[in-house]
Amino acid sequence: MRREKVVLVTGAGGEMGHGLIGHLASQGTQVVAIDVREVDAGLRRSCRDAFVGDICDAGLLERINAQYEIDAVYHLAALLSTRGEFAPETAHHVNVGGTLNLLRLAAEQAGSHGRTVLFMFPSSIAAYGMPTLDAKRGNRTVTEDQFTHAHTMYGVNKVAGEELGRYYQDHYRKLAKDRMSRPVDFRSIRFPGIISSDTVPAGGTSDYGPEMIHVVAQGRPYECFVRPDTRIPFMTMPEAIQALVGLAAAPKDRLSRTVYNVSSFSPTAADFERMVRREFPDAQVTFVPDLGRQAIVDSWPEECDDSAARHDWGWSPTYTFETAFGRYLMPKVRARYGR
Ligand code: AKB
Repeated sequence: MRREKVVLVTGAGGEMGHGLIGHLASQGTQVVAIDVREVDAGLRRSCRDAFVGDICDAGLLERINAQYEIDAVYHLAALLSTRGEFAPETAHHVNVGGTLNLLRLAAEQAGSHGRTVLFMFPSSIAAYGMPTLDAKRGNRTVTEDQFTHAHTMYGVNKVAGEELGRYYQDHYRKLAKDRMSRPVDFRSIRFPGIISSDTVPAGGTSDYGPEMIHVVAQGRPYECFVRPDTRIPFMTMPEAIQALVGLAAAPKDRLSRTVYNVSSFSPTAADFERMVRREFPDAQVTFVPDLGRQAIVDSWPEECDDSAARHDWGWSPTYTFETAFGRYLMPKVRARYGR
């Protein structure tokens, strides 16, 4: 009896999971979803199967391994930067232990069906660690190989995941007599803050951008936890999905690296306030910096150089900050909250 060919998506119930699975399903891809919570009925209908469980549960992964033939893994599950600082060892266990489990599953699958398994790994600007605010302001734009001493457990975990992926791709079981060359085709994107019109993130430190939009759109006051001058890269969720599927589809011989920056715009927190106040003149936004969370975003770069992604696989942003509001966010956010 042959196992059914599928694509595995972890963290399926999250913001990116909804957008990605919708795209994959629209292409006729059979998706197996994993999430620690039951995925909603709409998302479930787009999947061939959906498992409620933990990527650190070896028994769950073994069941999936026995039941399905996996051609690609989109590993979206992670404990984000703020939540990870309240339970750093748990963050490490999930973010690195879970990633290791999935890389091992992908390599075992490759050894079983004989084909390289594509492994898509959303990394983050949290992988960067600007040593001081002056260094951040003095090095406005960073490339993938600069300042990668992260200041959060989540960021350290993302760098570890990038290195584990490169190892599984190029060096896995180096001394084994029966080793397979390139069991895993590892590809990673260091995503900036992501803004979705449909969901509000939780547990992240870039959350102030999407939070401000969604809270003000509901007519509620918003207390921003960073300074007005805080600047980091952002993009919209549709662009994040576009980047993920764009890199996945790129011919491997076009790729000069395993980890890529992408970015669309780098507004300050004050720019967010200006835009929400333009859309909602009655907006009540105050700035009350949380010094711990402020220190995290101060360690992230103002801008990311995404020239390698543009050159190697044709990455190009869809929106500017202005058009992201006008063409993507406001129409859907207003419809969602009726304002
Ligand atoms: C976070 O804030 O932790 C995430 C990220 C930037 O990766 N949204």
